[in-house]
Amino acid sequence: MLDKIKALQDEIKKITVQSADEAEHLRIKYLSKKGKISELVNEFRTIPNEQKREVGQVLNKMKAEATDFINNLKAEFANTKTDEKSEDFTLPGSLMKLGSRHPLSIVRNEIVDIFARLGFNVAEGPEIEDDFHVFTALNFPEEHPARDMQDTFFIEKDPDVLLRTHTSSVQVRVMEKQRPPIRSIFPGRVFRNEAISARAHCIFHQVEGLYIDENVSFADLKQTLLYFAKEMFGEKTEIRLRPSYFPFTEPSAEMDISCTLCGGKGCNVCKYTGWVEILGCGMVDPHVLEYSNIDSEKYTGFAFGMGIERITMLKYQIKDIRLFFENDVRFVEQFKSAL
Ligand code: 2NL
Repeated sequence: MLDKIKALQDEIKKITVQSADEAEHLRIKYLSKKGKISELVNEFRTIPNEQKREVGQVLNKMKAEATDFINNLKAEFANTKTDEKSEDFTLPGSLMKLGSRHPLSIVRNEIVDIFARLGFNVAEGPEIEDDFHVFTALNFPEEHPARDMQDTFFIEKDPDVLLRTHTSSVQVRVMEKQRPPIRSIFPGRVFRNEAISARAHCIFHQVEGLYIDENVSFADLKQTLLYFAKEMFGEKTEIRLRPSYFPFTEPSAEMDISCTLCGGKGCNVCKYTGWVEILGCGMVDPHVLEYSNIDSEKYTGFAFGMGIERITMLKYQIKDIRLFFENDVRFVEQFKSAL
């Protein structure tokens, strides 16, 4: 009896199978009620009682091992189709789902590209800043309302650790480190303590630009921004500059473009004026150059700043700034075709 058990055990160990069907046949051959193991169990009932203890143990062990072994063979093929006729190699492959760039990234890249063609490089810097780089070095007076808790996010109670309210702080860092000529643009996230609405958000994105060299004039500023407007909004775009005020530029101006929607005839986007404001600009105030140890007798410069949300809303006729921050796929997927 023990020899028979051993022989069957060796036989099962040598088995290999190629398919789920074969494995099933083996299960029937060895493990079913009329299978080879059951035959041995029947024979076991007939042996003398004094042998049952020893032989029973060996038989049970062999049966358990054989069951495991054959079930494992079956499991290997459980998920594999072996019927080759079911494979249709002419079917198209499964589609890969493509992601899309965020509209703000698309427009930022476009702005960066346009200025890169004029020789501007890109600089980035910290979002968490100090008072000097955000306000003092930019000629903000000590009592300026922007320094107030109401407009600026301070980190904890330290008045010298705050979130930048514009990317001009990066420009200050570049002016400190680098000597003119400087020709850079500064894209980045900025933070202002404002109530959130369809037109304003406490986080938004800016691109600022700075050009410092000998003999940089307001005419250079105007031509640079005209080129930008035509590249960004189309060859027919016109610009106009209106006098304005910023602490860091003198003189300062705001720039309008002819309305992209009605071409200047008047519509609700331009509020029937034919013009839409897109950025602020000016000649860098000599105090700002001096704060960064740039000789304001020798060098002049222009600077400008724009909100990426504003430009994007104009370009794609988006009516609510909050859409940029919700990341609803039904919104962001609409920009798939753009770069
Ligand atoms: C706006 C206006 C502006 C600047 C930003 C600047 C930076 C330095 C020196 C002088 Cl370091 N100016 N930046 C100048 C004029 C306007 O931004 O409306 N931004 C959204």
